[in-house]
Amino acid sequence: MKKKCRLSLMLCSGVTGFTGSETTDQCSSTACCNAYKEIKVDWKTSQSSDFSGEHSSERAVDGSNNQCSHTKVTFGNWWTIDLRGVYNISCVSIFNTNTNSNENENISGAQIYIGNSREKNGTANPLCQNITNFTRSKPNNFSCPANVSGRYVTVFFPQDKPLILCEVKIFGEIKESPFKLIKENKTWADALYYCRDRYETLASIVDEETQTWAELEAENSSTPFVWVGLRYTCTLDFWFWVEDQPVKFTRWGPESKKEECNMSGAIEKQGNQSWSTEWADNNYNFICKKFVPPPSVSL
Ligand SMILES: [Ca+2]
Repeated sequence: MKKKCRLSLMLCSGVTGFTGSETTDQCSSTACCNAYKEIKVDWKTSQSSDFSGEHSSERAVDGSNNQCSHTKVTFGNWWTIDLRGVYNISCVSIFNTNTNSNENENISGAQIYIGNSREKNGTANPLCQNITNFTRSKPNNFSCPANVSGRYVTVFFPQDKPLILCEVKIFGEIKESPFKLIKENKTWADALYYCRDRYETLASIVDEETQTWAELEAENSSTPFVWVGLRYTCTLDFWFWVEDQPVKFTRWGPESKKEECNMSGAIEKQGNQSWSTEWADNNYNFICKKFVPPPSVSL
């Protein structure tokens, strides 16, 4: 079934030369992608395997149409880019040359996933687009449904072929982080007072996106753990967020959830950046939640 490129239609309506009348699942107009700016950041790429040393994953985003990433010939190859931030993404453009007359450069049947999860090499994230009717030697622009956002863009190829990507361009705009890392060492309680005085409170991690924001902040910390607003009450025997949110989404590391008095939750600086139970008197950097003023109401 054909999907409308809803977000791009909306955004493209004012772009010269684009009528906004296309309802295909693949936007043929470059305006469809150009409605948002191309994302150019200090990103990190990876792929399921390298066909050779000259076919590494970063070749898909090196600015050259003639240098391509290229995996080995196995089933279920993938390529992922870490945008080092969370973006609203409107469109992904893929160019594959046919100068080598290599039929494998036709990646019809591949899928594009976008989201904040690293699970299953990014394929656990929402689907942006199924790639159909891929054409070599021209940009293939794939629009995403509205509200697609994430840190990771993954191209997954569920066929027994190599995944070749000569140049991938991603269009979107960055989402502002709701969190702020404070690179001062404080106990959990002092960190909470600091955030309440100068920001809103300590950060709550309630879903994959807020976990991602916390991971991005924690990477820059000067301590191995970073306080967030997670606290254990031994009198009532449960974990809670200081914003009064229930602890439904969790990212505890293996055997890292300890339920003892004077314990609070922290996120790791490195590794899987899981949550850890730490003595609340330890001194760590911490993550505050920024104050977000309520939207103004015009009377
Ligand atoms: Ca390239």
